This record gives sequence, structure tokens and C-alpha cells, in this order.
Amino acid sequence: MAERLPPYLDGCEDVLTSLDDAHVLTIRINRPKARNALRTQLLKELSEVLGKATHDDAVRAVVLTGGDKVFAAGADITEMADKTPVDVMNDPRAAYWLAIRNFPKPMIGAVNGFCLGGGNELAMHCDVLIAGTSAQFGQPEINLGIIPGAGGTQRLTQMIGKSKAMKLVLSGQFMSANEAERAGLVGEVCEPELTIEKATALAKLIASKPPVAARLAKESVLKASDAMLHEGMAFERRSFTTLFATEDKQEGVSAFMEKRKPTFKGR
Ligand code: DAK
Repeated sequence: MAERLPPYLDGCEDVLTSLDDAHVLTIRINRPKARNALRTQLLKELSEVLGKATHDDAVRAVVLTGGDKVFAAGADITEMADKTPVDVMNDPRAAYWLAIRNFPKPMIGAVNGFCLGGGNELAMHCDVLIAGTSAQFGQPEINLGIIPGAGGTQRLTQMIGKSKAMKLVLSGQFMSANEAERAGLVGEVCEPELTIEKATALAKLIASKPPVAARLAKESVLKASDAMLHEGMAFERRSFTTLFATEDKQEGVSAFMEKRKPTFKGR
């Protein structure tokens, strides 16, 4: 368990970290009261941990996990309330996402419970996902009057195909762990209490392989799809930013915070 070993990087509050003697770094997202919502500080800490791990030969593979009931519920919606398109353009979060995206070593995601919005986008930055049967995957941003902003429209479509991706992105509905496995989002489904164990075993196996080959294998597999990502990601980012000028985004975010149903007007 991540908490029983000394932290890999001191000073982190939102992520718990530990490095074992098999060269596996475990990172646990830890904001249970806010359903592990990815506030800016959390993304910053995560990018700093991965930054340190990039240059540390003692780290050969990473396990990224959350809690029993939630992997991560997406961006912290309270941080989005007053943001304008210019704020989004200048948002430091984009740099943190880039650091996560550029992490060169194998990263295994261990997912239980809700894996939503930016949480699902984070999971899709992992190289393999192991999911407990309790896991639910979704891109519910549409309910807030926005769209995914960290590559969700692009990676999800590449991974599960247009029709299923459209269903999730347009309806905000969730997908079960078994359906996610059938669709190709998840590598393996297991009982929830075994998720971290299985992810760690896989990470240990990978960590026993030659590190330079593992790194280049990851880079090569990502090349199969990354080349096509750039244009789509830029388009998604512009669309995401534009939506912060709409009344519907204000309404969606306010409704979430006020725990009521939103009324969208198309403005
Ligand atoms: N943000 C902030 N607080 C959240 C939260 C979130 N995403 N999700 C839950 N919470 C808070 C709730 O407000 C509540 O707070 P209190 O009332 O206790 O103060 C507490 O966590 C417990 O929530 P619930 O009572 O709702 O808990 P349940 O177990 O009943 O439901 C849930 C869990 C995860 C199904 C539900 O909380 C939920 O639907 N949450 C929202 C999920 C969502 O809409 N996610 C998408 C967020 S938008 C970007 C890149 C990416 C993104 C943005 C920008 N750039 C590169 C610029 C990503 C955007 C998103 O992810």
C-alpha cells in the first residue's frame, strides 16, 4: 500500500506516493471528500512526481490509482466556476497535462469506482488499465455545458471507436468495467479488491524488463496513434475554451454546485 512506505516526493497532499524495491512507484490520488476531483494543485503534484520519476533510474514502472469508490471525478468543478476563455487559455493545468502525457516510462492504471471526465482522460494517459468490476467510465462534461479538454474526444474515439465514444461524450452516460474491457478501453477486469495487486504485479513484471527497451516500446506503441492526435487535440482545446464564454457553461457549473438540474438554452 502506498501509505505504508515513506513518500517518494515530500510535500504532496493530494497524491500519496511510495517506491518499492522492485522499482515500482505507486501514486494514489487522495482527495476522497471531493471524490478525487483533479484540482490544479493535484495535477501540479502529479506532474512533479512524474517529473522526478522520469530522471530517476530507481523508477522503472508506475502504478496510478485512486480510491475504492472513485478513481477521479474529473476536473474540480468549483475551480471552473468563474473561469473565462482567457483564463482557460492561460491555465497552468495545460502544462501539467503535458507533463503527464510526456511521462516516458510504463504507467499502469488501477481503477475502481467512478472514473469520469478528466479522471477518465487521466486514466487514458496510462499505458494499461486494470479495472475492478465496480469501475464506471464516462465523459459527463456535456452536463456542465462543456466538452472534454484533455484529449478525451480524441483518445476515447481511438480506443473504443466512434459510436461508443459519441454515446459517452454526447449523453454523459457511464460505461461499466466489463463493457470498457470489451470496447478496448481496459486491459483486464478483476474483483475490486484485486485491482491494485494485479496492476502492481504487472508493473513489477514490466520493471524487470530492460528499461530502455520498455521506454522505447512505450514510445513506439504511442506512435501508432499519437501522430493523428495533434490536430484533433488542438481543435478540442479551442472548442473547450470557446465553451467557457457560453451561458450554458455557467448554468451547468452553477447547477452542479447548487445540486439542481440545469436548464440549457443554447446560448
Ligand atoms: N469537482 C468538485 N467537487 C466534486 C466533484 C468534481 N468533479 N465531484 C464531486 N464533488 C464533490 C461534490 O460537490 C460533493 O461535495 P460536498 O457537497 O460534500 O461539499 C462531494 O464531492 C461528494 O459528491 P457527491 O455527493 O456527488 O458524491 P456521489 O458519490 O453521490 O457521486 C459522482 C459521485 C462522482 C458520480 C458525482 O459527484 C459526480 O457526478 N461528480 C461530477 C462528475 C463530473 O461532472 N466530472 C466532469 C468534470 S469536468 C482541461 C482538461 C480537462 C478538464 C478540464 C480542463 N484543460 C487541459 C484545460 C476536465 C473537465 C472535467 O473533468
